[in-house]
Amino acid sequence: MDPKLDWPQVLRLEPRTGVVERGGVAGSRRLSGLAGLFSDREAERAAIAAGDPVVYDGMTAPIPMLEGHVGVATTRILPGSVGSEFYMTHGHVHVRPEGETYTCLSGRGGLLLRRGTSVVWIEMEPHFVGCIPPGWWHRTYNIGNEPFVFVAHYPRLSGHDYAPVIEHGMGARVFKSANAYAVVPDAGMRLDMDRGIGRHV
Ligand code: S6P
Ligand code: ZN
Repeated sequence: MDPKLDWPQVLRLEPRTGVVERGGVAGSRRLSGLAGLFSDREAERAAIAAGDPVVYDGMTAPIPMLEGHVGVATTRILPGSVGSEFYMTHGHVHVRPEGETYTCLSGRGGLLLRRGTSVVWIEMEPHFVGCIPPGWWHRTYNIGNEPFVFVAHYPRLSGHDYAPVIEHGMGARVFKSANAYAVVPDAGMRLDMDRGIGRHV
């Protein structure tokens, strides 16, 4: 093996921007890349026509795509909404049944997880770690007025499958409300707002 791929390294993450200071691959997703996912399709079409804003961006650290390696990737979701539904990531499930953690670096957001008819909402602020078990679909939201930045740690080969979320949705949506935000489950879904704590012990 190339020794460079098997050598320890240190990364520094800029908490406000999600920049990985030792390099990495940057990416971003505009609203058109999320077309059809927001509930207010008219507002979605209008915002795409009016300039197609970037909803989130991030960086993937230079960790080798090899069995056993742990990936590090940041995501920054900008503040905003489509209609009254907060800006969010696409949402996915891993191709391989492997877990992941999301650690909040700055801002205020939430992690929505789905398995079958169960939906769990985990509110995220700095120092909170959302733990995603294998097989759970996951999406993040910015519910604040500033960028929401988090870092993901994941088995480097776990892969992303976006199709289930496109076909079935995440089972709940997160809207602006008088109480800051409201998580609204779809019909037939069971929503756990208790940070996911305690239900499995
Ligand atoms: C990587 C990790 C994140 C997401 C990112 C965007 O495994 O889960 O970096 O890729 O938050 O979300 P999505 O659903 O568009 O991939
Ligand atoms: Zn993931």
